[in-house]
Amino acid sequence: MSRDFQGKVYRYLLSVQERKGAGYLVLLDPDRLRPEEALEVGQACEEGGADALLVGSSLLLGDTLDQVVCALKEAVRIPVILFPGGADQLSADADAVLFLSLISGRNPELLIGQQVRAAPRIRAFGLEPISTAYILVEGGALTTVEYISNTRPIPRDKVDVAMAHALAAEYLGMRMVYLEAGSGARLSVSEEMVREVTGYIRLPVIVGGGIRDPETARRKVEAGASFVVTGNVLEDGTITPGRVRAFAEAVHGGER
Ligand code: 1GP
Repeated sequence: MSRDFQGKVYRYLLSVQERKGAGYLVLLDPDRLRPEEALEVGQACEEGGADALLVGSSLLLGDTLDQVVCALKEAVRIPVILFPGGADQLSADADAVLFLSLISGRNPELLIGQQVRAAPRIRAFGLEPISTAYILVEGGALTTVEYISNTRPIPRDKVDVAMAHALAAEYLGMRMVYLEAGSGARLSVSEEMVREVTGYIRLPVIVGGGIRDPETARRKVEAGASFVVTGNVLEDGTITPGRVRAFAEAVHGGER
């Protein structure tokens, strides 16, 4: 049994950060992407320069996760990474799964309960788990993730609270920190919070939620983000390589 806890996809993500300064991840919601569209959408993301695809949602109404993941896997060479709202959102065809614990909350089910249910299935599926501390930050309005998770987000101005959570994640041996304002958040996580958290810990930090334009994505990178995620902004119409490229170039800083 290998003792290498740093799997292939995690090492790839670290290499993206190393080579490009930061990585751009596109989040696809299986409820908003028909499997027959997934091929074209996946190719547009890859052609536009996305470094990986995230697939998942805090609440799924449909039952097409497997079909969407399968279609994306056929379409792209970049990793397809699950971003699950719960232990039911797993698919054997993906490359990896963000093994999330919602550490900003105090809901035991999302701290460890769902993880215990998911772990044996992740092993059986042969998925690479990437242990990720999910830190929910108040985004100016009640988001689905806040409502569904039944947790309180960290207030936007409580930078010290976010720093302490992130450091606890590092000391617990987690591999990534995800600073999340929630999908469709009115306000993204502030640059000040990104700067202070990334300056305080060594783990790569993913920033997502409410990022709607390339300039904002760039500011998160300048503040220290290792990865930027967008979801909604590219779902409100057709995902074209050009739209993806605008974000990818902003995140990569012109591929210095
Ligand atoms: C949500 O961080 C992601 O989990 C992306 O959020 O949909 O607001 O871009 P948006």
